[in-house]
Amino acid sequence: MKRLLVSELKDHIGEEVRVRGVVDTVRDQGKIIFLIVRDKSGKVQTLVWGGEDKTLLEKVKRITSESVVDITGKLKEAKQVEQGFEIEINEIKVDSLAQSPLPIVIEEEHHDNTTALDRRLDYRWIDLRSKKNSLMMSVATLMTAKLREYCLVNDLIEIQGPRIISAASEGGANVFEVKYFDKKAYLAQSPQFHKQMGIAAGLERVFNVGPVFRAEKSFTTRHLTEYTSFDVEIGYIDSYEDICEFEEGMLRYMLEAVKEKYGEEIKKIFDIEIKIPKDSFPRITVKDAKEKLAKAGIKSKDEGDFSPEEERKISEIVEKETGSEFLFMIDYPHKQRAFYHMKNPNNPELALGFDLFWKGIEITTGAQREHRLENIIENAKERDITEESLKDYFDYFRYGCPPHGGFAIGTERLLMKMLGYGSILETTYLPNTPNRLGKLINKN
Ligand code: AMO
Repeated sequence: MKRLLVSELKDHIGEEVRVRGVVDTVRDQGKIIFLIVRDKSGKVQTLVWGGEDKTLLEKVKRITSESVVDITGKLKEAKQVEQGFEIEINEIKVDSLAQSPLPIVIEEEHHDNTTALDRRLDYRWIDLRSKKNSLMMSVATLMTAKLREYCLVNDLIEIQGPRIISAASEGGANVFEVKYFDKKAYLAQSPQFHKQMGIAAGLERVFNVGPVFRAEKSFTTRHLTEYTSFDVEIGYIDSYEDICEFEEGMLRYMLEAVKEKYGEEIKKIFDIEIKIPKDSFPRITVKDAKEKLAKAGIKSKDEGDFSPEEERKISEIVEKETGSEFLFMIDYPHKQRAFYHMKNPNNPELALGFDLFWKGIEITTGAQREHRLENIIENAKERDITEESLKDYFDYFRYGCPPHGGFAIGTERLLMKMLGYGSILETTYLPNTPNRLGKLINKN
């Protein structure tokens, strides 16, 4: 008999059906045992009575929560249960008996976690069984699919830049070195150089989705050592404004799709309303932002960058003023940005780039790039980067390269903000951080 998903059962009342899934709850009432069985589409009550033949009842008595079962039985109407039906078990096969007790508590809807995050992550495959986390994984899938779809609709070419590279793009300090036969190589911190290569290659508009690596000893709620970067690079732009507009469209497109498909469930399970941004996002200069923060009593340690507290506060202020959850921070000092950002010709102290903040956190960096050979070499020199060390990269600008710009979104951060999680570790399938490689690596 073919397996039916729980969501398909409603059309089969009165029939013999087969369901396969996991035992969510066992309720043993002696003469009758209820097993609530869960699959990816929902939960159904199944039961067995102790009639003449006790073999089935005895077999079911030994089944533990989270065991994987294969059940056939009669689907009967049952007004007293939520779904309006239940399955009277005729046959049950235990495909996999779960050991008891489980090492962690699987989070129930609307309940706070009772197991510490580190332990939950050590048993991530069990942690992901919760309704909340399984919805998170579905939303993540749609989110990336829609960002990607937006790129396809807008005629971008997908590239896959190499992940093992010979030169670091985002500065030397937080790069992982790897042994490459008898040479030294690096894990890509970003596909930055190779997406720009796509522009020099005449592909005009490219995107790249994949893992990037940061050797950063940051124990925060927003840093991973490996994350998925959604990168876009667009040629023949007039200004970084073209890039901002592209990103606005892309995020709106994705959020509309997520809201349409999962909006109600997200509201129910995460208590979050997905808001679709209507207008273009506010642009605010670093200088103005710092002034607003000072007025709000927030002291700044760095005139050209924002602490997490400042990011939170400025988002709050701008949302209050404009109603927008998003804001583009512009006019950063060039010396504090990547060397490949173009300088503002009207004020070379400033970079032609931006960060995008969403609900209190930076989710994107972007910029118009310096595509003129002399200028890019000059910018690099100001950071003590020699022409020789990035020769391959500089060569992209040697044989004709259109003006261009782009951005990168950290997808785990985007998802974290979308669903209101407190830590990026929760929106990463299996997070790597300085002290975990899948599992905690220094427990002492
Ligand atoms: P940047 O280094 O700002 O820019 O990274 C872009 C975005 O990636 C995310 N991000 C991270 N997510 C998790 N863990 C980390 N350690 C981490 N670091 C960054 C953030 C951030 O906004 N090449 C440029 C982008 C460009 O200009 O196109 C770059 O990588 O969401």
